[in-house]
Amino acid sequence: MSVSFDERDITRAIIKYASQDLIDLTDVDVVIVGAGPSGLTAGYYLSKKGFKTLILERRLSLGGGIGGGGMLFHRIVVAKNAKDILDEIGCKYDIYDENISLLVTSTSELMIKLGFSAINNGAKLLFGISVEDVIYRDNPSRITGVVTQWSAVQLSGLHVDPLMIKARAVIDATGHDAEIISIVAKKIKELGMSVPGEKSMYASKGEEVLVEKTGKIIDGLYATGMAVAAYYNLPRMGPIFSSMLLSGKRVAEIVSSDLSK
Ligand code: 48F
Repeated sequence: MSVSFDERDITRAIIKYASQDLIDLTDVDVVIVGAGPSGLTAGYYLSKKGFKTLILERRLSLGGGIGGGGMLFHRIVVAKNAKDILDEIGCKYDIYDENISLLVTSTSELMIKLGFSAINNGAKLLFGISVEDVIYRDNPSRITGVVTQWSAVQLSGLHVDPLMIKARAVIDATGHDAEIISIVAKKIKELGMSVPGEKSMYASKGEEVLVEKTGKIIDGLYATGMAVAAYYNLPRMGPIFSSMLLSGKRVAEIVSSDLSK
């Protein structure tokens, strides 16, 4: 079969459809910053409930810390309390020991199936975009969107002004540095917030309290995953991912309930 096109058409097709997508995505229900395990899980459950969900990822790949496994070994563990989420997204696992509550899954399968599940339910995932600030309103204080920049521009050090996206809810799923909450704490000083960072490792305790503490930080801003640990100084847990999945599911439930009020 012969094909007919010009180089110019490749360019036009890309710019036309990318621009349409980007214009449509300037106003969404939820922006999730970070496509790691907690962000992708939140994206899956929010899009499944019908919310217009945009996941922004700084890198050109998804999965965040999943891909690194445990010290680059390609397996990670998930406690049995997150088994239902693995089953729901069709991620296979082995049972480590009947008497110990750990399942073992593979890094590539978990990251791909989480991403597939989110996108398949309608979440949009854009790569190479970094969130560098938030949009806010005062009296009362509220986060109303994010300020975005191409990651490549950030890396280049060029002085280029950003573009903005409006959202009814912003979820910080940026991991250990809680980047979005840190920006808010640093820039909107009247909120009196600070980000102490995570505590040293205590895996079983960290797993439990992180899910409990997942939720709203201030109106319009929510936290999931290791960003929760950084904000509340909770223990880290290393390459066990159950709390990341359960935290993503929990923040989706909280945001969904707040947006439905
Ligand atoms: O770090 P990450 O995987 O966060 P998480 O969902 O999961 C943590 C676990 O991977 C692991 C752990 C579990 O026991 O301890 O570390 O909390 O994923 C965060 C994603 O956010 C992106 C970053 O590239 C990564 O893919 N990210 C971070 N800051 C920004 C960002 C930003 N400002 N804008 C866009 N993306």
